[in-house]
Amino acid sequence: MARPPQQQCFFTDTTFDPQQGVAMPQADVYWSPNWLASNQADAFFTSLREQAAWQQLPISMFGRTVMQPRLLAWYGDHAYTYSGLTLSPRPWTSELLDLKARVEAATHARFNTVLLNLYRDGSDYMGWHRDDELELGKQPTIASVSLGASRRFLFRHPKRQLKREFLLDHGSLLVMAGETQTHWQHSVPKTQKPLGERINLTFRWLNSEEAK
Ligand SMILES: [Mn+2]
Repeated sequence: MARPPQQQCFFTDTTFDPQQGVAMPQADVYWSPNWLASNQADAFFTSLREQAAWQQLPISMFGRTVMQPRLLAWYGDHAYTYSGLTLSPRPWTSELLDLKARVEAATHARFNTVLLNLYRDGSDYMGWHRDDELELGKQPTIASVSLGASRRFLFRHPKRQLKREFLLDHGSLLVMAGETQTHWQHSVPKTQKPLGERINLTFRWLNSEEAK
């Protein structure tokens, strides 16, 4: 199975000067607000909201089975195993290929799958976790595009008791690479604020040989 040509990210977009790498120890995090023009971001939001294959899946939490507090859709070249569920991927759409090409051009990384999450309002959330599935390999480059309502995105480094926070707004790009997943956890907390919908796309490279 092909490996991504570059595991490392190199940012070529002028808004993505490596100097803008965020000051976080034991992490490679890059942040570009206004990465998409707002009319482009609007168009992606509208069509993905209407056309993506959204589903709400059960998840096991503290020994109970509950529905995940968000909707998701999975596209690309590999199945995805997540909390004991195996998701069959939908084939790439032209729109997702377009967005993937833009992300690849900005980061010089390569991606073969994308996970879409839909946060319907402030009560949808993502708990603390690492993206540490075996198929991602040891130092995955994960590129996260946000559309719609702005949500707080938190990092914590449990050993050093550090925290960082980003406001992931419409059309922004956040990239996590290098050792980020080894040392840091991340989450999207609930909020009481009345908020609209947010779509988040995380582009990833999955190695099928690690999956077996
Ligand atoms: Mn994650």
